[in-house]
Parts: sequence; C-alpha cells; structure tokens
Amino acid sequence: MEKKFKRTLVTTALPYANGPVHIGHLAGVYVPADIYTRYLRLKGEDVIMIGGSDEHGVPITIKAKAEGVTPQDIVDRYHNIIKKSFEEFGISFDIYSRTTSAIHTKMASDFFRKLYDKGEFIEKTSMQYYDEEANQFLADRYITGTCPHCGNEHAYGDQCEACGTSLNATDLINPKSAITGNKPVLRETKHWYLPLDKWEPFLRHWILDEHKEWKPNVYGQCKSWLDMGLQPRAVSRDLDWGVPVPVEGAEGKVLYVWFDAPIGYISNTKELLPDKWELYWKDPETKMVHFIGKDNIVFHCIVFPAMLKAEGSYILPDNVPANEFLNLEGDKISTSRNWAVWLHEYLEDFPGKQDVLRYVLTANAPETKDNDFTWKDFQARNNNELVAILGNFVNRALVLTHKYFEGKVPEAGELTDYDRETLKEFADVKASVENYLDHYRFRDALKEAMNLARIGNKYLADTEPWKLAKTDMPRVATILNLALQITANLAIAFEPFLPFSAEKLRGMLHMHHCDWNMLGRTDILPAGAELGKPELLFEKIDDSVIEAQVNKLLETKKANELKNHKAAPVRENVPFDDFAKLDIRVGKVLECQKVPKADKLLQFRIDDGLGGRTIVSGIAKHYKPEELVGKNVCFVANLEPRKLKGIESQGMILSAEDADGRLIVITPAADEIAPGSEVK
Ligand code: B3M
Ligand code: ZN
Repeated sequence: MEKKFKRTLVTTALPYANGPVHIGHLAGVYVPADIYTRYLRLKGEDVIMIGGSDEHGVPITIKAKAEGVTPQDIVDRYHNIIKKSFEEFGISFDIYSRTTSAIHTKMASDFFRKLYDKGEFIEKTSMQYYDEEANQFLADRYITGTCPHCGNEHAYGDQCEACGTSLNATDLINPKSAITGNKPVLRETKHWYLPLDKWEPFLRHWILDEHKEWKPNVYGQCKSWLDMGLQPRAVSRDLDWGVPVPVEGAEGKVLYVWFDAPIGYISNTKELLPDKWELYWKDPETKMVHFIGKDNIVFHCIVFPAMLKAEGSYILPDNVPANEFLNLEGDKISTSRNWAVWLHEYLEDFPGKQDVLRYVLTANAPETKDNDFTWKDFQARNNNELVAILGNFVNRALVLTHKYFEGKVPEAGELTDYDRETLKEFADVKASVENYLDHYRFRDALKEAMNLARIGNKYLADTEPWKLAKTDMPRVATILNLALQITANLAIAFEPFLPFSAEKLRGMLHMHHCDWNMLGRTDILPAGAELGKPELLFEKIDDSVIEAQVNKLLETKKANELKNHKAAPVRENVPFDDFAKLDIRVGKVLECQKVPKADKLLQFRIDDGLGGRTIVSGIAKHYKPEELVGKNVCFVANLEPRKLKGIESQGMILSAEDADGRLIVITPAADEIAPGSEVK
C-alpha cells in the first residue's frame, strides 16, 4: 500500500550560477519536475515547487578571477540568465531564489550551528596547500601540477582531465598555485566533518530496506556507496566565498558548497512561505521529492539525509527520481567545450517553440539510461508526432465544426458500437497516464497522452464525417461532438507536458476551467457552446532549419579540434621585404585602464621613446590593468592608426595566444631595455 500524503514538496537541483542552462538541465531535472508539479496542481493537490541558483563554490571564484570581476558579479549575471530561461520554458516554480540571499545565509549558518552545538561534527586538522604570496589556502581546483599517472602537466588538485583519475592535491608532482604560479606549501588547517559512518546503519535500512521502489539507477548507486562504507566528510573549506563558518576561530573558513546548497531548498521555502514553511519540511504528512541528475545522487540520498537526521526535526525525501545524462549528437554535453544547446540560443532560433523542446526532451528523457539528443530526432518528433498527430487531429475537429456547425459544439445523437469502442479505449488513458506520472515515468505518461490524440485521429479517419455531410448530418454531429470532447481531454492531459499549447488549445475551445479530474469525461464541452477560431498548434520544421543547427555544432567541433591540436596552421610564406616593413618596438606601459562599455578592451599609454602614444588592445579578459603598468611590451609602431570605441589606437601590442584562447603579452627577456628599441 502506498502511503497517502497531505502535501507535496518538490525540489529541483540548484544549478550553479557560473554559466547559462542547456537542454541537459531541462531534460534531467526541470521538465520532469515541472510536469509532476503541474499534474498535482491540476488535481487540486497542495504542492509547491522550489528552485534557485547555487551561488557558492570554487568554480564561481575561479571564473570571477579569470574575468577580473567579483564572484557576486558572476552569480548576479548567471542567476538572471538562468531564471529567465526557466520562465521562458514555463518551468512553474513557486519560487526561484538564490543561495546568496540573506535568508539563506542565516538558515545555513543556523543549521551548521545547531549541528555544532549538538556535537554532531568532528573536528580534524589536516595538511593543506597554502599560497604564501596570495595568503590563502588553495582549493583543489586552484592547484595544478603533473599527473602521477599519465604525466599530463595540467592536472588539477582533484582530478586529471587527461586520464580521468581522481587525485588528491598532494599527489601532484610539481604542484603550482593557479593564483600566483608559485609552489604552494603545506600548512595545517582545521575543519569540521560530518561523520557519515555514524549514519550508515540508519541509511542502509532507510534506503535499502524501506525504499526498494526507488528507480534502479538511484537505488543501485546508493547501494554501492553504502557497500563501500561511508567516511566522515569535511563540511567546511578555506575560502573567502560562501557562508562563513559560525564558530569562533573559524575566520577565513566557509561552509562547503554541498553543505549549504541543499539547505537552499529550505531557505527558499521559507522565503516563499515565511509562516508555513515548516509544514513542508517537518510534518511527516508531507511528501518530499528531489528532482536531480545522477551526479547529485550521493548528496541527496546520503549526505543531505544525514544532515537532516542529525538536525533532528526534518523529514526525509520520499523519493529521489534522478535522471541519467542527456548527450548531444553522440557526445557528452560540455560547457567548457561549448557542446550544448543553450536554452537562450534555442529561443532565439525557435521563438515560440518551447513546447516542441519540452516534448522532445520528455519523449526522449534519460530516465533509465543516458540518451542522445539529435536534431534529426527533434525534427522527426515535431513533424511526425506534434504536427501530424496532435496538431492535425485538433485542427480537423475544429475546422470541420466551423464548416458544418458554424463553430458551435453540435449535439451528440445515439452512439454506434464503433463510438462506444472508441470511448472505451480512451477511458483507460486517464488511469494509465496517472499511474505513470505517480511513478515518475514521464516518457510513458507522455506516450499515453499522445495515444489519446492517436485515438482521435483514427476515429475521424474511420468515420469520415466529411463524406457523411451530404447524407447524414445528425451522424456528423455525433462524430464531431465526440471528436471535440477528445480535443477537450487533450487540452487537460497535455497541460503538464506542453503548457503553452494546452493553453492555446483551451483558448480555441473557450474552456475556462481545467481540472485533471475532468479527464475521461465526454461532456466537457456543452452542446451549443461557441468555439474560437482554429489556429495551428504546431508547424513543420524544414530540413534547412535542422541543417543550420547541425552546422552550428560542426563549427563547434572544428573549433574544439583546432584547440586540441593546438597551434594554428602556419600561414603562407612572405618575402623578407614584407616582414621588414613592420616596425616593431619595445615600449614601457605608463598607464593602463579599462575602456568603458567594452569588456574586452584596455587602453594603454606607452612610453615608446618617441614622445609617447596611446594603444587600445583587446586583452581585458586576460589581464587586470594594474598588472601591466610598468611592464615592457612589444608593439607594432607603424600600424595605420584606427579608432576603437572612439579612441585612436596608434599601434598594436603583441601577445601570444595559447590553445585555450588565453592571451599572454610578449615582453623582452631583460628588464633593462630602452623604450623605443627596435625588435628585429
Ligand atoms: N549545484 C550541482 C549541479 O548543478 C549543484 C546542485 C546543488 S543541489 C542542492 O549539478
Ligand atoms: Zn593523468
């Protein structure tokens, strides 16, 4: 017997605010969570859906450093982009907030403090790398060095991306600080650990015995973690970005991002419902469901439950329907390789077609295994399913009604055996869609909903009302009444999956009320009711449109290959005389500043030994202005002057570009060299 709950709390993984969101995010977490929530809302249940940006963690500080801005700048930028994308795709959060909010900082801090006061942490000191020039401990990602396994010289302190081995920072040969390039030293540091081993017996029983119904991929991953044995896990870090550890003597330490992020679910609920949030978090009659991707399973099934259990007053999740990964055209989606379909770009290329993507990502959701998104499949599902089945049926029912009954719902007469058979088929749809949705099987649920449209299409094709119109209008009335009732059912059944199209359809049917419990009924549209003008719900997508998307990806692939094989091909030879035309000189940077409203440009004042000159150079992403003042640089002195952002640039500063597109200014090897010296 499944447990009955009074209310549901749906949480969705908090995406890191260090980049925009792509189709993998939608398919893995947000579309299924949104379908589930909309379905429960439509049933009139008490449900809230919580989301927000995860704004702490090392990757955000690294990105900030690389761009020469603050971590807050980074998260402000991406939080807004992400939030907008979700809104545009109809992801119907009750709240989408962020972990830099004041409510969250306090909630996370209090949570830590309560566990600390209860003696739920153990304190341990360990040796960690420290950068003496930057005066800070180095997170694993801030240390690079040579991988002891494969010799890759650019391995990180937590992983070598060349051979995939996960590493400890102390394993690296020739470790280097990513901040100053110096060799870091080992220093003692104290941290707080959550003793997961203490909770292991509880977790074993709770998951392995009591939650056998969890998806096999989730259950299996939990089992293998538990079988390996759990270790205490550090919940603090030496970092200056995050929620400060609320303990005396913990200056310079913050909560580990994976400690504070899941508490974000609680904070965001409190922000939404300041007086009622505890009902959703502490009443055993609340069903909590975490929607996440598979890389987050351990945190949501083991670490966070251990935290909640240690705190003592919270409920635990009833289910964690984690998805596997969505690949793109056969390759793993990757932000750093720009191998993704970004949501904001999709909307530029396919305005108004949010539902098409929602449909394809659900029909092809990575529920039980990794799946592949291809543009060909996207086109096929749009053209052969949305247009040919759903859109076509709805359109026919409406157009025929306008043609024969002036757009009013005709009255049904006596039903034939065939009508009854059709009704029987479609009566089962409600129960089976529900059953699938209740068990987080969204692909199957969508297939069933689509079946409803298939039934409708077949009914019209078999009964051929357009042929009967000359001889038997009462029969045509019955057929179209039934077809329209199926259409109204579609407007309800598709609301969780394709909310924009369902709304448009309800508009055409003048359906003001939409309630899941009406599903399966054949009297939704009263006879005589006036219908709106039929509009197309979906349109065909041409080959050329798909080719353009495929080409865009091919371009990315080419660019990545070039990067991997590093150096750009050598250009055609030039005669010596051509080379000699260039006048390259040494100059000393006197002043350097950002060019307003140009995020790539720096403006230099150079001592060129000839009275000084101004040069504008596109290296603002790679250097802070103050880093360059006093440096000797090489510049082309006889380049025709050109205006950049209204500033006349009198020459060009030379830099080298590495495989990652990083620009490094060329400086003479000796410091003592007179400005104006010729480079030959
Ligand atoms: N930000 C990881 C991720 O985006 C992390 C999820 C937090 S959920 C509390 O995959
Ligand atoms: Zn390696």
